[in-house]
Amino acid sequence: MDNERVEGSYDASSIQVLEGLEAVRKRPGMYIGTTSSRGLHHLVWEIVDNAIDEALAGYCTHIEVTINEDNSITVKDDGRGIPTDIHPKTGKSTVETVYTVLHAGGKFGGGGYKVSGGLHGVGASVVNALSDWLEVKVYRDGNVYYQRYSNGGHVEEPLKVIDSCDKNRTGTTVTFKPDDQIFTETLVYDYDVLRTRLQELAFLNKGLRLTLYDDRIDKRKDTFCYEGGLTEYVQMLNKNKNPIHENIVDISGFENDISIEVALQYNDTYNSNIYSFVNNIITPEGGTHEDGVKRALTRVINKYAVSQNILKEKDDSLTGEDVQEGITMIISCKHPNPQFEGQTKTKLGNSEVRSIADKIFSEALERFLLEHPDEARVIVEKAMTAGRARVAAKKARELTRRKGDLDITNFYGKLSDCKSKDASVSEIFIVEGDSAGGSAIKGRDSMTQAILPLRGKILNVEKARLDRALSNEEIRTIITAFGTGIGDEFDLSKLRYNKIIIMTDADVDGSHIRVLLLTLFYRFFRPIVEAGHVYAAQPPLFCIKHGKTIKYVLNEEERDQYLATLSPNTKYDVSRMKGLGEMDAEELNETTMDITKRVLRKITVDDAMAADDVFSKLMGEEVEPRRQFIEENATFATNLDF
Ligand code: TSJ
Repeated sequence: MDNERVEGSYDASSIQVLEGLEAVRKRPGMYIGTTSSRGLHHLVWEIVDNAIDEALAGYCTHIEVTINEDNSITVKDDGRGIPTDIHPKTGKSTVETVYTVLHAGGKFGGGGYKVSGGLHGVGASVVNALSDWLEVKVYRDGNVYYQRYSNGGHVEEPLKVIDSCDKNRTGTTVTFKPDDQIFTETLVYDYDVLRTRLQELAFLNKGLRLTLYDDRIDKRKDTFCYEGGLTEYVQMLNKNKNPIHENIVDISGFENDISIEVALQYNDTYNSNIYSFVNNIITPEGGTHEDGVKRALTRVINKYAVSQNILKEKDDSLTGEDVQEGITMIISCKHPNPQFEGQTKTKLGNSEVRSIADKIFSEALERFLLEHPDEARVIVEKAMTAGRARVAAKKARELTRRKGDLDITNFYGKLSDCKSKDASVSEIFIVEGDSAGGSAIKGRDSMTQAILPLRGKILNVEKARLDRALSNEEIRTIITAFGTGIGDEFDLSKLRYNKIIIMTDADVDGSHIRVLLLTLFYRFFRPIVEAGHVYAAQPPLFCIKHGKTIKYVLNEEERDQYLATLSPNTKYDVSRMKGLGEMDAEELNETTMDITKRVLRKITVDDAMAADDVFSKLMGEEVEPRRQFIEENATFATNLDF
């Protein structure tokens, strides 16, 4: 059996072949993009792609990739094995044709299942051309076939049988050593680069096992196989987030040789994480597959919301942005003939895919929503909240944009501004309640201190929703008073005050207002918080009088500490301070506003973030549970008492 020749003689076509491979060596960038580390890794994907195709055709279950000690790479599959018979067009074995004829790809076998896209799949011959040497073994029909090429794809000998094997054993094993004349930057493979992509391929090809070995000094091994496919991908991406529903939406369908698979799950963030793929290649620019799915998502959720009477006829529809808030979604399209467009040729252009993706996805999503009413409810609620926030943000933006028609009389009716126009010395106190507001106006230094009273009642009675907050007159006044604008137009340099001081009582109502204000700041004025402009006033809890001295202290601890400093027979009187509203102007000035005596606490982004979190919890709930939450968490709320 040894050295049995399975191929005939060579002819002029061999010369053409070598010219082809020589062209690849002359301009490797044309074929693999770059000869940097990226190009080096690209060689692996060219080979692995062929094995994946065999898996997609249903003949291969396990692909193994090994980084050998010399940084050569071995790719092994358990597919049918590349055909070894003589190829009618070339007169050589199919194996040799694959490795020496440009663009032979996987189509040669007549299987016609080749679904590679983008730069991938230009073929094993390119890898061969850019390798110092390459060896292939095919296990088929009880034989082990072998061929070796060297020096950029030169055939050493025709394909030959070198051994026999079990009749049932089939597969292809390829080993190649990238050419140091081509890859002049680096020849060293990065385990993690290969690992990440192989894991991705495992997610994208449900049930396929992919194993990576590192046989260099630090031996490593990872194996990936996901029976859940894309749903497990989504699960991993949401691992460190809080999903708002348990069941992951899992959709797949097939039409005209085009397959569409989608998995999605919502989490409680405000970002969307959508990744789309065509033939296992990521399409960062999207394209018709992504468009079709997104369009269907928007339409189906709107339709469901209307059918459940959650969205009323008179309401505006939910937008794409609304229904994508907090989504983690993977879209995978497999297409026999993808057309790529766009700047980086990573956008699917085939127009027929749009309606196929739309149809497959929308039909299945509609069914999912009907069959999972709990999931459906939280998903629609999330989108509705996003929609309200969008409308509110737009309103607020319009409001701040219309600087010209800022109604001075109305505006100054609420805000008692300071005289100074120098922002670096100006402060604004946002004060809970009209009566405290009144005292603060009397007790302030009107040169540098502005007072904005908030009617706490309004905020407490209203459901604490951001959109409602934004339709609240006082809050709009805050936005106008700050002067920075919000959203796209935000400009920190326009801030009219150096210090923004929240002055609220240390009770549940007070902390509710604080949470709301901090949430507002966090969402719309984060740079103001980041730059350290936001403070909480700390009204004292106790007043200690002895002789002619009056001492205010913030808490019990300070009270006890102070009392301990008095000589033993001093007569003193301790009184608990009333709420802000009950202090007169002088008391308020003395205890909370006078720059030389007061104690302020700077609010950090962490504080504001914590408030935002509490706020999110508050606004997700119905009124009753929400009240309960506030009551049960009264101590927690006081933790936000700064
Ligand atoms: F292309 C390649 F050489 F780079 C390569 C191909 C590398 C590796 C690791 C695997 C493969 C490969 C090719 N694995 N499995 C196949 N299958 C075929 O080439 C094949 C086998 C049978 C038939 C048939 O119609 O009977 C058709 C094909 C395409």
